[in-house]
Formats: sequence, C-alpha cells, structure tokens
Amino acid sequence: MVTQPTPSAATLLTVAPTGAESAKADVPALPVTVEEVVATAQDCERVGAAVIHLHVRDADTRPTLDLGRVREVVAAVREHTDLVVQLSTGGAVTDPFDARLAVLDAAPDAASLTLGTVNFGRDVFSNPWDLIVELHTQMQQRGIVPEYEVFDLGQLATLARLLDRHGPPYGGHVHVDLVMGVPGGMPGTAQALTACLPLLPAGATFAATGVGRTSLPVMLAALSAGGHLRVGMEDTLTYAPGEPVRDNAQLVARAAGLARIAQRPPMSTQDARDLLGIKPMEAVL
Ligand code: KMH
Ligand code: ZN
Repeated sequence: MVTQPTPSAATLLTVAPTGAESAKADVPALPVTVEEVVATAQDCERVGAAVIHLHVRDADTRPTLDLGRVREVVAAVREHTDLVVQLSTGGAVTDPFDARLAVLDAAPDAASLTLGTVNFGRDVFSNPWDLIVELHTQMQQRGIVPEYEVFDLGQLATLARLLDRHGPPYGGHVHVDLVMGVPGGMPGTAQALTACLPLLPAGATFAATGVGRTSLPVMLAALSAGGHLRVGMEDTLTYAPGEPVRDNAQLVARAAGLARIAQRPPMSTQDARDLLGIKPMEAVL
C-alpha cells in the first residue's frame, strides 16, 4: 500500500553539532568540550532547535564512547537546556558494536539507529541486521525513542521488516531521518527524497539531512514534502561556497527561517517530546 507521511503544522529541528568525522584542529568552531557543547546547545535551542543529536569527544577532542564522558555530556545538556537528548549509536566507523550498544546505558531520551550498512566515503559504516535488532529491542526495553537513520532507499524495506518482526518502537511513533548526500549513500536530491516517501511506514514522520552542499536542496525538498529538518556541523561545514560555517546556531537559524517561510515554524521542545513519544523527565530522574 502506498502511504503518505503524516503532515505537520510545525517543523521539528534537530541539531547535530559535532559528529565523529571532523577534527577540531581542522574546524576550530566545532564544539568538542562539555562547555562548548552546552553553549552550542543553548544557542541552537534559542534559535529553534528542539532535538540535539550528540557524538561525544574526549579530552583530546577525539570521538569517544566512554560511558563516563557520555553521561557527563548528557547530564550537562539536560541541566542547561530543554532539548531532547538523542545520542548517536552510530559513533565513528571504527567503533565496535558492543561500545555502540553500551551508549544506551547513558539513558538518553532518544538514540539514532541506522538501518543498514553503507559505504561512507572510503570507509564502511557497518550496521548488520543483528545489531539493528539488538538496538531496536534494547531501546524498547529501556524506554528510549529511536530515530531510524536511512542512508539509502533499501533501508526503508529493512525498517518495514524490523517493525513487522519486532514491533513498534518505544513511544509507538516511528520517526525516520533520511541522511542524504553521503558518498556511498543516496544522493541529496529532491528526486531521491521523493522516492523514499512511499516507503515510509503508515503514520511515520520523517526528517531529512543533506550532507555538505546538498544541505539546502534537501532542506527545501523536505519542507515542501511536509518533513522535518536536521542540520549541524556534523553534516555541513560550509555555509555558502567559500564561506565556512560560523557555528551551529547559524545553520539552525537558517533552517528555522526557511521553516517559517514554509509556514511551518520550529516546534517547541515540548511539542517535539509529544510528537516523538519521549518519556517524561520525572520517569528518567
Ligand atoms: N558517524 C557516522 C559513521 C549516527 O550518528 O547514528 C555515523 C553517524 C550515524 O553519524
Ligand atoms: Zn551522527
């Protein structure tokens, strides 16, 4: 059956401020310390973000899944913002599966869950079926809301199989992020985005992320199709040709402006929690 994504009157804005790929030495504006991540989170919340997708860095600015450090960052962002805290379980391409799963021990509100293996530039981002099922079922048991990351069309068929065999996610609502323009994944084009829509599960919402120079076309296509947006320095380091991104808030502010032009203004953090089915804070603390 062909389904249509659920339209929304407001736009859920997610910021992905850091990622695991860029080096602080190459990108001085990249937030990597706890203080920098908190300051970015506050700035981005102020200009319209409702969710933060977090990769954590160690004291040497390198990506880490060290649980103590991850917990510290989660607690700090929760203390200083109302943002929905979504931890990456994708990590870096070099991270082992057990460490990626262990991130759930930090009890975030939400976590990313990638639905298949994909070439990632010259690397391979590995996501075999057993890992997908383990992440999905552990999140169900722990009350963590998944955001299903889709790098290619076939991964939506995997989502259908996952939900069919293992039931709905915690919170009951399916939210997908189309990650587009990764070298090895689907291209960041309006055509590719449109091709994904009939494969979304009934009642699902979707966001889209365009990596690098596909950021703007993907944002415009997603807004026009009733979708939500993810932006940030994990995905985009150039604001315009030859112009480096100043900070994450600059990217969120641009997304918020486009969402307002589309008459689907940024969603509040409370509305984001309601949409995604996030556990109330009292249940977490
Ligand atoms: N860093 C990429 C290899 C996620 O956060 O879940 C994987 C990634 C996806 O960023
Ligand atoms: Zn990520």
